[in-house]
Amino acid sequence: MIERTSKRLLDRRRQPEAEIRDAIFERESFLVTAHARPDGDAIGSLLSLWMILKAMGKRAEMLLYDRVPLIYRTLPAADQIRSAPHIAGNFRPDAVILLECDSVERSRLNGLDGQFLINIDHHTSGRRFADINWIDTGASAVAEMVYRLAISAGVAISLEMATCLYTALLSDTGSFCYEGTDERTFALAKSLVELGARPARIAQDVYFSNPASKMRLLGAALTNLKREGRIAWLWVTHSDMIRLGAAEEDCEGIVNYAIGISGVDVAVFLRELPDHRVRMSLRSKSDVHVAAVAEQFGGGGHKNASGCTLDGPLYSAMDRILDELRRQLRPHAVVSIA
Ligand SMILES: [Mn+2]
Repeated sequence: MIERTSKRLLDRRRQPEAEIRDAIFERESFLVTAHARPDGDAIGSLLSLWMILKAMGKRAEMLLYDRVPLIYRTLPAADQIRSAPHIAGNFRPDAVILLECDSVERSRLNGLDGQFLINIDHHTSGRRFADINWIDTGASAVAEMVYRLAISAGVAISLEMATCLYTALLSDTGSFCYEGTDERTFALAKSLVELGARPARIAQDVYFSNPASKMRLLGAALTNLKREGRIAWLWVTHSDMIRLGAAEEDCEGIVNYAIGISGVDVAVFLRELPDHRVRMSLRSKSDVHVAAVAEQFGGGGHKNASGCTLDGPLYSAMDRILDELRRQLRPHAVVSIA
């Protein structure tokens, strides 16, 4: 009995969402944002957090550096997300909430200096850069943390919130495939479905609503597929992007075709940027810690999924990342985390 009571006390002390909730209760107006090049978790969690703030009677605005990817534009309230490089001049929020950012710079937004910052993140590369920080690397998506915040604040999860949170959870767990997907992930999915989220409809919007340019770009990338033992890589040049009329978001998920090869444990997708730098997405399905690899080049992410940007030209960036991955795959290699 004593043991159970102390465990409960410990659990209560372990609720960092309460600190965030109280900081929200104490304030009136919020700007909510997420990282540049937003993915499904960033968009779905941003939308649901905005709805939660509204349900708490707060004034809130959503701002992203980039536009919302096409496949997420059918989400409830997606048209309310403003895309711009800076806060509107007439809006002075009491706090800025950043989702999945390891720094202010990750949002790419200007005008956040001097603001009261709240950081909610689940990446292993998460950093305590804000005034209040809640980093839970055990959360399978930041959507899980937003859900916990809503529960903590006593907000009833609406159908719209559930739809956004389910979309975020589905995409960030790789359709419940990635490492870290556990009974809590499915329990959350179950709750969201009970609240009205429609799995087949959402899967259709996320996976079966691609523009044709994405498939053509995938074809170009697969033409460049290379493999060396446990490493596979593929790339597209900037001229491929132009020739195929592809958008940045069309690159999403291409790396999964390389990591999908039997016997391949680490994969890289490289994209040449207009300024000749090279954007990389890394995936692993073994003990290779690709966030640690990405961090060495100024990027970040999760153990099995990460990203970074290197200086070009394309083939020298490719050599540098491949050399590092070969080093990591050597027997007894020690992964150094910068
Ligand atoms: Mn995420």
